[in-house]
Amino acid sequence: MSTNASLFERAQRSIPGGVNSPVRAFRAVGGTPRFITRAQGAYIWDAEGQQYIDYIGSWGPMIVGHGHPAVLEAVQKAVVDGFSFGAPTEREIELAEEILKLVPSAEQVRLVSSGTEAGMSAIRLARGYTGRSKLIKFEGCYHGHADALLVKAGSGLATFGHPTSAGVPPEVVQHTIVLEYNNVEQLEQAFSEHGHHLACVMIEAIAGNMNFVRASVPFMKRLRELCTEYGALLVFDEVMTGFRVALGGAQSLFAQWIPGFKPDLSVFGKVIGGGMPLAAFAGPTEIMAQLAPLGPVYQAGTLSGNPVATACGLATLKLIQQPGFFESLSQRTGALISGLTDAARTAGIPLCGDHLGGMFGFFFADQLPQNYAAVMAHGSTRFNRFFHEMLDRGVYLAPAMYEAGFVSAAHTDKDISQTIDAAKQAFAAL
Ligand code: KE4
Repeated sequence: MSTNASLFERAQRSIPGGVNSPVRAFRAVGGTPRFITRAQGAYIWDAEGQQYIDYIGSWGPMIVGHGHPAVLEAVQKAVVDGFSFGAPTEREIELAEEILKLVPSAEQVRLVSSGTEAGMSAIRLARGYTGRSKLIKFEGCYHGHADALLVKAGSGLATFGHPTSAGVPPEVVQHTIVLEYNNVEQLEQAFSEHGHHLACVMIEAIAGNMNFVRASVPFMKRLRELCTEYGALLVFDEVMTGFRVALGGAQSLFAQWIPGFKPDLSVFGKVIGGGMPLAAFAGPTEIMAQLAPLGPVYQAGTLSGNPVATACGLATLKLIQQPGFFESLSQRTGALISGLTDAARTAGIPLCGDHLGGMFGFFFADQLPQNYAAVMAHGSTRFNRFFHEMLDRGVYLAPAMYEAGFVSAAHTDKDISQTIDAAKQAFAAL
């Protein structure tokens, strides 16, 4: 039987770093990545037969748990009818209608195959619609690896300590302004200097790419006001938070905290594909009408709206609308976070955490960081050791302190208490 180590050694011969996405290589936490053979419910198994309680869930998509029978049935039925046509299908309409039902800020949606593609296209649309070039993003937020956005990204890049990526010519990022998250003064300054040249501001309203940092209500309120005042589009990157922190995503929470709040464009991914390659961007018809084939903003994709992926996504979106789905998911995620913080306190280790819906984060710190620099200040030594202590006890957390964690509907109270017991032992080992 192949071991994780022998598979990793072999993988590195044919795949750069042995992985198809950097964070999977465990370089932030050290050690050997686990080669997963199968998953079911809240669990995954590696090549050595070791079972783990899975708190990554494919980095967000698996919100109903791995291999949910209703999703499996929908995919099996769809695949028999055809893998891909490159032509329109009714199911794309059904998925679009389902997304728009849950996202009142949008009237139309375009389906694509990855969050990166969705974010990149949303920016091109914003630039085409406004006729402007500049954009603002925030340090610690990650919006996929499109060139213009790969500036001080908060995901994998932060782990590697490269504030920008090689291979991105300076002229490509000359229009990208990077501000400090939750910093109103910088926002005011940037808008007064560049406001009339700004096509859009892109933000993770709950920043899962610096673990779990909330945009403050005053900050988001001011951001919305400034975008409206200067005619820049506010683009909510909900690839991670969409249908995850709440049924209506982060924007539905900010609409509760700021009366009448809504973004101009939204970017989705992960949950809407249920684990298959599917993402989307959405907005008012007036803006979306700029897109080809109607308007001058080009955007396309061979597998966009893929019939198997749309079946997987649609089945997932139906399941998360079941009564009480988010209430019980949020309750379980909350129990995890309070259990971890209680266990750490008992062990005399500073730990704080936060959660919304089925997304959580925790920091080895006394208080929740409000921006990227504060997240960085705590270093990763303690997290990395905790990560391995938990992994050795069959609990699979995100292999980087900059990543958020995810609970699925398949995680039981027993899984949560088992995780907390493992944490008690892990904290004692620390
Ligand atoms: P993808 O291109 O990876 O589908 O989506 C990019 C993306 C866009 N926006 C947000 C808010 C995201 O979190 C992501 C991708 N998230 C990472 C995890 N931090 C995916 C994991 C990985 O890169 O392997």
